[in-house]
Amino acid sequence: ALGASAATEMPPLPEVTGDKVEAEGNFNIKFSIGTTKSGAQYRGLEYFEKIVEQRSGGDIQVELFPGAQLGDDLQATSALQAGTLEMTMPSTSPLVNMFPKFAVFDLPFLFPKPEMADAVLDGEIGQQMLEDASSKGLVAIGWGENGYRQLTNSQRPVDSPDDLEGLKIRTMQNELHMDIWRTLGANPTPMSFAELFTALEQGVVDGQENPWITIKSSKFNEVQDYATETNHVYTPFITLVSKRFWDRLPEEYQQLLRDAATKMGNYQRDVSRTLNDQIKQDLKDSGMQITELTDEQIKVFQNKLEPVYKNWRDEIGGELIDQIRTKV
Ligand code: EAX
Repeated sequence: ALGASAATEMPPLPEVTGDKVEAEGNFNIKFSIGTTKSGAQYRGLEYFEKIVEQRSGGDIQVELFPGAQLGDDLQATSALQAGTLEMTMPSTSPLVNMFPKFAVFDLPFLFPKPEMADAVLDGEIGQQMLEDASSKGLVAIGWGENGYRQLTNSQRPVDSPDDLEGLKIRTMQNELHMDIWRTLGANPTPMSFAELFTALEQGVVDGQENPWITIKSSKFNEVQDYATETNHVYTPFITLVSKRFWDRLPEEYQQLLRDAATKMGNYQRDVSRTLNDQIKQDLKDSGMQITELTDEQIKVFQNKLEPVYKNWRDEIGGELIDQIRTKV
């Protein structure tokens, strides 16, 4: 029925495997994320909490703060650096000023299939990036999935770049994303995720782009009538720990957090991919008009976005881009 939207059925949390980890001390982890409690990211965090609490025999307690209650992606990351928050899991995109190589993931249509993103993130390139990001007061311990981004707007169906003319599109705080929407003919407006619902509701911006699951869990469909399945960017999440907190942990617990972060990331990918089509259907059922593009229509977007690759090649590093593109 129009307006109704069924609650998303989350798959059950997996059983925790692995022995109890023996180490000294009691610790509390406040873990903050920008997406809401009904998203796949939060489900992953619940699994992380279960693993860490069970395997530490309750000596590490994890408390989850969804919905940017403790700040948006950038604020939470700063709080980790200051040592006032223990963990967060932002999209890589808002962190490009700190870690410029992350911008490679913002390149449009980089990963035609999610397994290709997995291969890069779980392979040498991704592991090197986690090491590089373990600096500036942060320790990066794993990847997760935000996913393929889809366009929504309040004005009209969009099936070609021409339809974007004049539309104000909120982007993440990321110059490459702004370049994408400017190149397509829209007016990009960067803003934190925490402000986005209100901005859409009040018409400060006409549209935004996020994975289906985030669109639904943040109720953007209540203020956006139109969506287009563009799959234009695949966004990873990165699991970060405050270095100040990390350095207080016995090595055994550091290893436990690493294991749990890997398991969380893999589980989150499963959940996100299992639910993606179901959520798209739920959004349709709720009355959202979703445009699915043909291969030729996608090609038009891709061709129009070719200059973006040239614009960013030097900044990101041509070698890294080529390395990834030969893998996909
Ligand atoms: O971290 O800002 C966004 O649109 C992201 O997809 C969101 O922050 C999840």
